[in-house]
Order: sequence, then C-alpha cells, then structure tokens
Amino acid sequence: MNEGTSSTGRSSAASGTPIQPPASFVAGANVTDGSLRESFAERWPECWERAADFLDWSSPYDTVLDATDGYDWFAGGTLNASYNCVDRHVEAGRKSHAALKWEGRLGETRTYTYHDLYREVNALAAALRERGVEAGDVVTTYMPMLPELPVTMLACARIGAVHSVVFAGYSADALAMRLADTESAYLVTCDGYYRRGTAYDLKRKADNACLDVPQSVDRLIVDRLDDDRSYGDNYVGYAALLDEYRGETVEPVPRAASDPLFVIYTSGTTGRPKAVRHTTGGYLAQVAWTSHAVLDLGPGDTHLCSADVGWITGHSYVVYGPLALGATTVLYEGTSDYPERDHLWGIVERNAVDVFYAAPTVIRAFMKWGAEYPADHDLSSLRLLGTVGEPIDETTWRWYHENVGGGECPIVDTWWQTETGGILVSTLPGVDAMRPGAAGPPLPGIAADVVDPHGSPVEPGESGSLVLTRPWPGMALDLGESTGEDPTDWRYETGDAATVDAGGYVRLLGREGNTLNVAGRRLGTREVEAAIVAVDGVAEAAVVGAEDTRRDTVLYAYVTPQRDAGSEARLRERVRDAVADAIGGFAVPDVVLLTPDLPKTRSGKVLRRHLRQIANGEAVSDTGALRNPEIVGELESIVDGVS
Ligand code: 6R9
Repeated sequence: MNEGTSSTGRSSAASGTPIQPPASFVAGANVTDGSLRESFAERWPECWERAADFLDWSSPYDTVLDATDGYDWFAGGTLNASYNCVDRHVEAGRKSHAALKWEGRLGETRTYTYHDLYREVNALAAALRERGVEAGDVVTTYMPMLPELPVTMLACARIGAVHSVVFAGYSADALAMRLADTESAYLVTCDGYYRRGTAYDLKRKADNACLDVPQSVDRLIVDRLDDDRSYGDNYVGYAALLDEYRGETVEPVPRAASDPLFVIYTSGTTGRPKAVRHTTGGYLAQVAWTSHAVLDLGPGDTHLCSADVGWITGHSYVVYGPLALGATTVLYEGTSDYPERDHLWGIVERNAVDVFYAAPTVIRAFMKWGAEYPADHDLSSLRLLGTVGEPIDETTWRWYHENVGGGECPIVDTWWQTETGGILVSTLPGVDAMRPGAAGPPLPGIAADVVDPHGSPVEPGESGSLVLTRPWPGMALDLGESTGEDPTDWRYETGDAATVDAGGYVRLLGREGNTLNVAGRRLGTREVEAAIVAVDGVAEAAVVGAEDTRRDTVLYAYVTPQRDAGSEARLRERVRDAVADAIGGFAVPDVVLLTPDLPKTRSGKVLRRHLRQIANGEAVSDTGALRNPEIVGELESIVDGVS
C-alpha cells in the first residue's frame, strides 16, 4: 500500500487502499499538524480553547467547561453571533469582500459585501426591535433560499432573539406545529417562490398556519414574486420596512455562551420531529472551528453548500461557519437540475467556488445523469469536496473524486447530526489519508466508541452502535442535561450503526434497525447497498428486510437504474452477482425491484421505514416527512407486480 503523499492524489488505488491528500492541497491547508488528536486528547477539555479562539468574545469566559450543572461550555463568557459573523470582518478592513452571493431561480444574481450585510442586518434588527422583539423571543422564518433568510437569522442573533427556521417546502400544518410549539409571535415569510420556473404560493400556507395557532403572529413578508398582490392587514412588507430603517445601527446584544442562538427541528428520519436548541458560544465555536479545520475555509474562500438553510447543514455550513470565518457563502434558490442538469456546475464555475459540500443523494443524482454535465464546466477552482447526510458508498465517492474533483481534490466525508451542531467525525483533509466509504476518525477533541448492546467496545470491523463518550462545545442544550457527573463518564447514543477499523476510522452503516439477521448472520443493509451501487448502470439502491410467512427475513433491494442501463433482466442478474461476490450468497437479495426513485425526506435521506412497510405489504403510514409521497403508490404497484 502506498501511504506516501502522492503528487497528484489520483485515485488509481484499488478498493480499500487509503488515498493520501495531494501535496498541493496539504501545502496550503489550514490544518497540517498530524499530532492534533493527541494534543487535544491530552488537554481535554481545555483543548477547546482552540475553537473559542476563532470568535471575538464581549467578555472572556471563566472556564472552558463547567460540568457542575449540565455542560456549560465557555461558562461566564458573553458574545454576539451577528457581531462575529458580520461586524468584525468590516472592522478588519474586509468590508468590500463578498459575504453572500445569491443566484435566483430566474437567473438573477445578487452579491452582498460584508458592508452590505452589515447594513441589512442592522436595519432589520432595528425594525424587529421596534416591532417588539426582545432578547429570548422566538422569531420564525418560512422562506426559500433567499438572502433575506440569513439576514433575518443574523438580525435575530444581533438582538438576542432565537430564530426558528422552517423549511419552505413544509406544509401549513408543519409550520403551525412549530409556531405553536415554540410560542413564536413573529414570522418572517415571503409571498411565494419559484420551482422549475413556476411560481408557488407560500403566503397562503403561512396564513393557514397562523389561523391554527393560539397566539397572534406579527408577520413580515418578502416580495419574491413581484406580482403586485396586496398582502392585507396582517402583513408588513419586508422591503418597505427595511427602507425605513436603513442606515440605523443596533448594538449587538452580548449573550451568555449558553444562551440559545436558535431552535431547529430534526428532520423526521427517526420519527416525530423534535425541537433541538443550540447555544451561542459552544455552537458558534464548533462550526467556526470545523469550517476551518475540516472544510478548510478562511477569508477569501468561496463556499458552496448545497443544503437548504432550513436544515442544520444549512445553518452550520451555509450561514454560521463560513460567515464566522469571513469567507464568501453561495446560496442558490434553484434545484440542481433546473433549468439544466449542469446548473450547479455553472454556479461553481461562475463564482469560482473553492469548496463544495453536498449530500450523497445529490452526488448520486449527478452520477445517474452522467459525467458530461460536470465535464461541460471549468471546475478547476475547486480545492476540496465534502459530503454529509448519509453514508457515501465507494462507487459514488470515486465518481465524485474523478468527475467533480478531477482526481485532485480531497473529499471529506463528514458525520454529524442536528443534535451535534457541527461535524464530529471526519478526516482532516490536510492530515489524514482518505478511505472511501469510511468517514474517518473522530475529530480532535471528540471521543467516540462503537459498542455492543452491553456498552462494551466491539472488535475492529465488527458492527455496533456509535456512541460519543465525551461532551463537545456544539452539543445541543438538551443533550447535556445529566448533571454533576464526571464529563469523561458521559455518553450520548447516536442511534447510528457503525464499524471502526484498526486505524480508528469509523464506517457508518446507517440508522440502527438497518442491521438484519439473515440466515443467522448479522448483515448491514448498507453493505449490500454498497455492492449494488458499484454495479454499472445502477444509480441508487436501498435494501430492507421483510418477513415471509415463516418469519424468515427476505431481502428486498430497490434499485434505481442509471439512464441507458440496458436490459432490466441483465441488470438484476448483475446486481445479484455483485452481492454474491462482495459479501456472499447469503446476502443476495431475494427480490430485486427496479424503481424510478426512492422515498426521500426533504433533505434527501432515503426513508427505509417506508420501503420496509411496502415490502411487508403493510399500509404505509406517516408519509409527512416525504418529499416525494407519490413514489409510495408506484412502489406498491411494483411490489404487487412481483408477489
Ligand atoms: C448533518 C445531518 C443525522 C443522521 C446521522 C446519520 C446520517 C449524517 C453522515 C451520515 C453516514 C455521514 N449521517 N452524516 N451517515 N455518513 N457522513 O445530516 O443531520 O439531518 O440530523 O441527520 O444522518 O444517520 O445520524 P441530520
């Protein structure tokens, strides 16, 4: 195995061989110190000063971690997130640097320098304050990917209000549930949005949601559709209001490090959405530090994260992380395939994007459409690629590495959750070798184990549950409620199944419950999926277990073919052969279904729960978390057709 630094980083390496980051990347990387994990471990928890140092504090903290009553990170310190993401970059002479670039669905573009952002955030903060918003109040937003969204988040942060961003694709009911649950009396929304060139009404959904909650809701509305519609008495126009306050400034309100910065709901992969609150100090330190150390961002870099701001990934790595570091963040309103399937690559080219961060589902869609779309664009500005949200199989990883990164960009496969605030498991791109399919070791300062049902660490290569065994600054407030304990004696169960290899690399196997017992053997469905996706002509696959009449497990593989995949019968055969070769005959799916798509959450995660119900012939319940509920009926008739 070649463990040395290669000059180009080309991935001619055979499966399983670690790939070193290219020397050209290492030479300019933010973090190149190979002993960081050890030095953090030796100085834990004081090591986390390193993250706090990325921020400007209004008053210094007394202690890095106060564990006397829950986990209070940077206790005694105060700071303001808006000051850290905006003002200090203006003060440092970077006022004319681009903070935020935006591309709209109709091809419009807007650039906000740090100075522009400063003016917008101050004006809105002044307006919100005039309307009665006070520190600690919850302000809800309900809008698509518009620059007004990060502006609103930062304006809230400036006056100490807590934002609750609700994804624009959610229904009126979902918005009402969140408004009521947070007792939020303020809503910033917009009239509508464009999807594939068609205008959709958002205001009607906002109206209905507000009718459904006990409190009265003060509403600002952004005019996106420009259609001269009258909004009625319940709404105040955002643009006109801002014009009134433009030029006013509002002193950033110092917040305790442990004061909540925002509330966000989990996406429903595991069941009912749950409210998670993140802190001002610990969270911001964690996302700034990981944006620096993992995404390798700094002032002068342009970052494109394809996640919607409505998800935690958008909060942490579209808004707070890049802006805390003074980088440029790119927002786009469209989908990645409208007007054409090269839309995202055009954005990368036009904005000379340095770092690109996307979910495997997005990358698999590109793989399905074909390499000609990225090949049509000059992507040479890219320096680093990242993925998040689901396990990325080796085939997709290699496609991404070659066709987007030109074989020259390291890939960081970053594991984390809404509850963790920021990235916790990943390679450091300037330090660690990449092992396609494995996320990497826990980051410096993070302690994790893969354990059996009794809580004992499993042997290398064996699957178990991923647990985090020490708190970290970006942990959600609600995770730290166990009190007075020795912080090295604490654990958080992530709910993910994983293996860890002898080198400490964590390989994620999906949510727990995706591990099956087939013919007396334990089988991670992800392993089977990885073998299937490696087959030529396969774009995506999900494998679930159903029970037959004898209560034995029957494996169902739902396989989405690529364009031009050829004969269906031959593709099924190739799928079966590939699983037999990669894992063994016992793992070969009993049923291979070719499907046009898979049921996915709005953030693109495959919902295997529904696939399991369909395979078992059960009624599919609770499709509220689905982006494409119509696929359920299609899959049911495909399954009916074979059984
Ligand atoms: C950031 C985010 C969290 C769940 C998590 C895990 C899965 C995230 C992953 C990954 C494998 C990765 N997940 N990153 N699985 N490899 N690099 O996605 O938050 O929406 O809360 O989902 O996503 O199952 O537990 P969230």
